[in-house]
Amino acid sequence: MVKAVIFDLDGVLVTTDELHFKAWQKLAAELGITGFTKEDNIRQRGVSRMESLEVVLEKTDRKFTEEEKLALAEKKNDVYVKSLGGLSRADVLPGVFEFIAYIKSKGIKAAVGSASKNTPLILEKTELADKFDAVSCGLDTTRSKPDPEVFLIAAEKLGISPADCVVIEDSAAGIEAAKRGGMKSIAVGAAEHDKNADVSVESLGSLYKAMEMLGL
Ligand code: B16
Ligand code: MG
Repeated sequence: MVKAVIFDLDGVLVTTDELHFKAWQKLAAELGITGFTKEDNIRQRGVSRMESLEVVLEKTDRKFTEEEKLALAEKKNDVYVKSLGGLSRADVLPGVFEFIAYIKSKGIKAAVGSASKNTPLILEKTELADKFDAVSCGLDTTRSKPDPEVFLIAAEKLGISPADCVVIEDSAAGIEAAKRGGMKSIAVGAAEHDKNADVSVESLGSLYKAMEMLGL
C-alpha cells in the first residue's frame, strides 16, 4: 500500500540540476580541466558534494590534499548558492504543485529526500517549503545515496514504514538507495529506464499513471 511519496529535490522538484552543472563547469575551467561533460554531470546526480568533486578531479592528473579538496568543494558551493539567488516558484518543474496536491487529496503524505545541504534554502525560495510533511536532506545524513539513509530518515520522520513509501528519483544512486531501503521507486528524466526502478517515466506528467501501477 502506498502511504507516502518521497521526492528527490534536484532534478525532480526543481531545475537546480543545471545550476549544479554550471557551477562544476566553472570550477573545472578554473582548474584547467577541459573534458568535464554532461555525461559526467549525470554521474554527479544524487551523490554528495565531495563525491561530485571527485567526478571532476578524475579528469586531471593533479593531486589535491583533503584540505584543498574541501576548499574546492566550498568554492563550487559558493558559486552554486549565488546562482540560487534568482530561484523562484518558476523554477519548480511543471506539474509538481499539482501532483503534490493530488497525492494529498488521496491521503498520501509527501516528503523530500535529497542529498543537498542547500535543501531548506531551495524549498524556501521556490515556495515548496510548506508543501511537505517531512524533509530529510544532506544536513541530516552521514552517508550518501546509494545508501538508503536519507530516505529511511524521511520515512521515520513521517512515521511510515519503508515498505509503504514510493521514492521518485532522477539518479541511479537514488533508485538504488530506494531499493536498498525496501521502498518502491519511480525513475524520471535522467534515470529513465533504470533497471532497479519499479516504474520508469520520461517526465512528471506520467506520474499519475506510475502511481496507479504501484497500486494507488
Ligand atoms: P549540495 P538531490 C543532490 O541533490 C544533487 O543531485 C547532487 O548533484 C549534489 O552533489 C548533491 O545534491 C549535494 O548538493 O552541494 O547542494 O549539498 O538530487 O539528492 O536532490
Ligand atoms: Mg536528483
